[in-house]
Amino acid sequence: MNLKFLKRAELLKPALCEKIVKPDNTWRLLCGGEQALFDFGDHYTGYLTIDLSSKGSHQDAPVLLSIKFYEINDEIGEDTTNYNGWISKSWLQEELIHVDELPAKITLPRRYAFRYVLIKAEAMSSKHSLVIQDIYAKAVTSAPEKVAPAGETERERAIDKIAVKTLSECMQYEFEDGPKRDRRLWLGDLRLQALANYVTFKHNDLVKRCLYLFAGTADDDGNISACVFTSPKNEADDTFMFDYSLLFSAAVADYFEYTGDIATAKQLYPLALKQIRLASKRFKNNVIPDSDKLGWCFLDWNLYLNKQAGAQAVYIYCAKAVKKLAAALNKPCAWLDKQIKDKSEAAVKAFYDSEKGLFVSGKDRQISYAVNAWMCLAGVLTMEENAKVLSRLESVDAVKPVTPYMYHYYAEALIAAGEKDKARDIINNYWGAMADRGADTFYELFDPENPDVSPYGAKCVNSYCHAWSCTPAYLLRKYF
Ligand code: RAM
Repeated sequence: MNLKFLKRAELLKPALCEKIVKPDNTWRLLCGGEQALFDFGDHYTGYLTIDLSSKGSHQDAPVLLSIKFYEINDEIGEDTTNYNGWISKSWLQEELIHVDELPAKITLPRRYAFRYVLIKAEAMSSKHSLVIQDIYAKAVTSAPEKVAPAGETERERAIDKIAVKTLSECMQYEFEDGPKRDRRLWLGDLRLQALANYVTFKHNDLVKRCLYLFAGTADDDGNISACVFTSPKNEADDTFMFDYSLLFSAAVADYFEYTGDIATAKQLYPLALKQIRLASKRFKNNVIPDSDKLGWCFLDWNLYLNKQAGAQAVYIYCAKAVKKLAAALNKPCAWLDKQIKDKSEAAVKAFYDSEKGLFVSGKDRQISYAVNAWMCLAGVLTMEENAKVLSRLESVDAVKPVTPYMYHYYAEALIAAGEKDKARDIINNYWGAMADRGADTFYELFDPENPDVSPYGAKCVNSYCHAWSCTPAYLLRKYF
């Protein structure tokens, strides 16, 4: 723990802005077994209050209420009783409460992420009915401001609006990954949120706070965790991910590029460089080992994805980001230059299949969007060659991304290869498809060919407002 860094993070903790929001219809009368659905008209992150009374004879039994929160329309009424996935069922936003005495004004203690609230009188006496007099929520965000729209067409402006809303919902005391789940600071998510923030809300102190939270909770060897808890105290998770730790370096370099805050950059530079040094120890003959020896390298939630070549590419990409930062801080580093050269040459030798004209990964020589996009971002071939790689990718049976997170890097790879129009098509077609489904905020996972995709065992625990999907707000402002 670096207490100096954590103190800085604490001083940068933002205030939350509160707003009372209500559904269109509030007043409802329920008898036992009946339910009422409330539509708040948009996605909110906040605290729910219900004002209840009774009509009829004196209440002679408790009212047992179930209250369920849904982020999207498709979730409404979904039977979640059999959910048996590997992440906890406790993430489901479902409550069962007894109301012993009416009238009662109840504010639920938990924060929820939702547009819809379904209230059912599961059990109650037949001698009276339950009156829902009022229902409202205190919505919270640390980014309440309106942002000027971006995009050339109506469709793009609609996508941008959803992206900005997604980002603002995830901006709380930290940049959360998703206000439904996991409600915490993850490094891969932070990097993309920060990029979108620099060109929209410009709450750069919130980025700074999050960087210090990661830096302050690094272990004694300098390893940065994949995610940090901030309550009840600041604590690094015991999950370390090869790519996420490396992306700390890219996030610091971005922060400096957008803010010019040299004091912070200087303070965080040693840890940024340290991530490259630590990761360099995982290579053998300049080639990263295959997945089982690599540990968890994320890249995407596609469970069939081989990560080997992608890990090497992220390493080169982040080493280049640190090199740029080092140059700006006047700290040239010959070791870094050699790392980039050696790892890039080895990447081409080990992973570029010249017959196919594509990068392959793992012992089965898997072809994927993730690996090829990251290799293009790593810049181990020329820009023209990268454009050809990405074009060939479209005509082979390649493993596709399932998250907006990986689609972001694919879009960035297309832009880096000079294929701006194709990147724009990704925004319009991929994020656009979520907009077509009526999204108020963009999802954690979205595979247009398989809308039920979930790495967790069932989609009821998926998050439908997920920060890493907010990047059309960045891409549209930065490149178009
Ligand atoms: C999910 C989180 C987060 C992501 C990790 C790898 O569980 O919600 O967004 O960074 O996976």
